[in-house]
Amino acid sequence: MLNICRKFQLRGTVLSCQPYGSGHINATFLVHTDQADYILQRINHSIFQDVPALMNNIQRVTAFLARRDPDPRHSLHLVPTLKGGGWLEEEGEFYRVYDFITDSLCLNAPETPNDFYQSAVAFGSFQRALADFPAEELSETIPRFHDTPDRYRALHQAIREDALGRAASCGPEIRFALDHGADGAFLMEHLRAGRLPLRVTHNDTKLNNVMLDAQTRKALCVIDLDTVMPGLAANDFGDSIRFGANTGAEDERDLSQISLSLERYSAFAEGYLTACGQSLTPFEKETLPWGAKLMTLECGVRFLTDYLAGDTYFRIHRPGHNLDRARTQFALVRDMEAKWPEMNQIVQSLL
Ligand code: ADP
Ligand code: GN1
Ligand code: MG
Repeated sequence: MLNICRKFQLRGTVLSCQPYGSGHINATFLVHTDQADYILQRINHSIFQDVPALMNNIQRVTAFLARRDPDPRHSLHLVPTLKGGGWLEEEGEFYRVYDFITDSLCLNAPETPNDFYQSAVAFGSFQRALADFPAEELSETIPRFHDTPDRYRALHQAIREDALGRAASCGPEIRFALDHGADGAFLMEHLRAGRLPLRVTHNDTKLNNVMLDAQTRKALCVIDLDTVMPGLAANDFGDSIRFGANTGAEDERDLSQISLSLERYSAFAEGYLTACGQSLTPFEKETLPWGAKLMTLECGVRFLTDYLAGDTYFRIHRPGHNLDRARTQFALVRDMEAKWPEMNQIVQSLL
């Protein structure tokens, strides 16, 4: 990797380049030089099939955000290659480098409701800042990314093919998913009917895709922009809830640890709605709880599909990892169903 680092315009001499972070998709490295730190990423091009289009999206969005707010810790900054390009193509792989966001924190679980509130401020501000970005100029980096009915089609196919003979071992999970199939269409139907608008959204709003200031713990910046494309605000809200308002980890094996924290849900809803300001319609706001339920259901369906298909999409660290992940998501959906009246009341009280 040191050879790759040297092909970018880094300040100083490279001292080390080590794997970093806990993402499921790209390979991320922390690069130390004697003058600065950087993040180097090898982009997963089997998942993102048009890397130049993806990098063009990121260049456009980061330049737009930096014009709005030039503080270097408030948006991602790409480091050019020696030849002046925004990314490097080398032996069939694609690489990019970002300035490291200094004095920052990236959390896998909120330590206080305020951490989660701050992540909501980051994603809500991101939504608002991009409200007048020309969405039609962005490529769809993964077509139908949050089209839940389409994710169901992939699940049906994986069950039919049962490539590794795993379907017999996950009957209850398959049943849970299929029993919820009708719910999966709710947001897409409103989109199709013109009742929900397409926005420029992030689409992968996990807590660990936000940087907080290490001292003040206030929101600094949104990262992981590979899936920025036209989408639904409810899905951005919902994916954050799915990950950060879960009292257990995404891959927890003890399902008694899994539940929806209404305290965190409430903190996030307040931060998100405040930061979005007037940029959402009344109906969009009302559908936010649906975003939480459907992003959790959809993610469970995706993990289960990948388990059945042989773990070809999400990086796993142990056998059965994707099935464990699917189980937490379905347990969380079940708890959301039990707390559905409160989830709606909390959003209503903030309108
Ligand atoms: P993935 O798509 O695999 O999740 P991310 O872009 O989210 O990759 O990066 C993985 C991790 O690397 C993040 O969770 C964060 O901890 C760290 N990271 C990414 N970009 C930066 C940055 N510019 N400054 C500091 N840390 C970063
Ligand atoms: C992936 O890249 P990462 O780890 O932030 C995935 C998300 C899933 C998430 C589940 C491009 O996100 O859609 O919700 O894992 N990203 C892609 O943890 O598929
Ligand atoms: Mg990430």
